[in-house]
Amino acid sequence: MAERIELLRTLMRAKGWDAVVVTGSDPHCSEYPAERWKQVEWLSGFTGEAGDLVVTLDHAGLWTDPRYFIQAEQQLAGTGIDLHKTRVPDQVLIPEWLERQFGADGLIAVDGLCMGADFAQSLPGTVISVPDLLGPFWPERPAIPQTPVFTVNPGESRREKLDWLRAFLRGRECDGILLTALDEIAWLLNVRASDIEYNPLVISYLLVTQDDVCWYVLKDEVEDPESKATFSILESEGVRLLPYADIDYLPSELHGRLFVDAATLNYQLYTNLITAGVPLEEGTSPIRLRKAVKNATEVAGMRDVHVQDGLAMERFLYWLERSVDAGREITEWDAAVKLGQLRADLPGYRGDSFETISAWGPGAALPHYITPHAYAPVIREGGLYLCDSGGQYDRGTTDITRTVPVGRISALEREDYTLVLKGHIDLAMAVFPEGTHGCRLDALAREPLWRSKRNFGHGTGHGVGWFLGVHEGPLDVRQNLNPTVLQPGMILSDEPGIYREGRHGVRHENLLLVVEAGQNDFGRWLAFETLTLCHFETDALELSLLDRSEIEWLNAYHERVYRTLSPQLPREIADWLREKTRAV
Ligand SMILES: [Mn+2]
Repeated sequence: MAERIELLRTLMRAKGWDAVVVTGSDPHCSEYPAERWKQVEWLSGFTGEAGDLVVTLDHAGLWTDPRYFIQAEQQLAGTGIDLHKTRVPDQVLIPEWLERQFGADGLIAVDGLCMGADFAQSLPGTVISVPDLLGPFWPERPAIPQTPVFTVNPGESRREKLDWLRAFLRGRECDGILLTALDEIAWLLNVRASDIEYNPLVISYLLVTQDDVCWYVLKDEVEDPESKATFSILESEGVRLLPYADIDYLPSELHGRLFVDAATLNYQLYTNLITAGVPLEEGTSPIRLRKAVKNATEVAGMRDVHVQDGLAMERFLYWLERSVDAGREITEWDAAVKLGQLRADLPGYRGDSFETISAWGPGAALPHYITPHAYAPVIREGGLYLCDSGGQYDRGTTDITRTVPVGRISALEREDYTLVLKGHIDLAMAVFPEGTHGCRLDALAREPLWRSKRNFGHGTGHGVGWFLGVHEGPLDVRQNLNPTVLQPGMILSDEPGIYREGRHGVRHENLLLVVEAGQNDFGRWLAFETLTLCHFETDALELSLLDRSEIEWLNAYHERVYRTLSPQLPREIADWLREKTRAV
């Protein structure tokens, strides 16, 4: 790593650059980039999903948030790269840090392809965009992935979606819109692929005008029948297919006003459009909000895949408990593999929705723990085991965390387990007026922890895509202010936690659907329907910490879990689940 950074510094000296800013993203501002674009990992060794790197001639620093502090400290040890903490009260973000170092005179080089226009424009001094800046130092750099492209049926046709988008453009007096976010393109075209691990996306750009649809997609090596069939369906509907790299020629071919979302448009493309004199209308892509509100077909699919996913989870937890009871040595990795196999047997399974976090004892204290393949810790009696996982299915996406006691647990573990579940339930039970922002509900999940001066360093909830990204905007439930109002049809996670470094971690996560809850003189009311179906461990609870309504919620939920899942489970697992879901 030190060698790679020194190579970069040699180039910086030759070019007279004061700093190079490297982001952990791709030309589409994806949260999870393909291997080709894991520049931060390649330069620093840090494998966390969020991190940006700044290299100057005498300093190298990684900026990341509390989810990754412990991991970053471990992975950066000995690299000479300093950790800069974000989402802490005294944070100094990259633009401000650069400003302090170089004032307004700095020469800041970036790979404009892999940086959002919004972020690049927030940098002080002169920003120089060098596409594929790290390419020359990276001979073994992976190619852009091209996986089979297939169509999905979410109950709304491409034609309907295009009509809606064109009406939006007319309202904004724009001739076209350039879509750069991969999940927005997949949503609009009803297509999926596996170009990015865990994310069923096609690496591409899409231009939609009043009378044209141009899809810039890698197709030079497409030989598989699935992609060919997909491409011919789209072409028959008037979608023009163009080579991915031809996006460079787009600016010179445009006429009329173009709508762009600078949050997902890369800086290089943005600069090309500006240089070509294309009139831009900047705003948030309307698809972001529209796809967050699931239609009836999508909601039905999500309900169904959660029954399937719950069956896999119960089979898994049964296997784990029986295996440990029998004295078998099960590692965290073995458990993750077992769960993956159980999901793979389900109809419509298309892969996991993220890398399973399978963590026993101290490992669970890292909210984004990476389960090691080799020498993984053994799941032993006398501690908490945490498993955060999810599946991608033809008809939806899941994300669930369960924490289970293995053998006897301490009083503190019991208390933490209960208080986190109390917070989880309090959010799940929420009834709130129409127009409420997700961030207003965040305190419901934290209050039981705050009362005993405990907290957790990640958001309480994130939006979830429909057979798309497991993290999907624009909604969330977290302390940061977010102007997105919760609407019926939105799906989000409810996942409070608690983490004690070197000791244990607890997280309880279900997915919730926002539903109508009636209307009265005070207005229209909303509430949540829990989609996830899997029991919590009542044996690990300190019942005196739960109030009547929380216990009622838990008992009703458990009854629903049992009634829904048991008919489809083998007798011995159904009987076991009956015990697990007994009212407390
Ligand atoms: Mn989640």
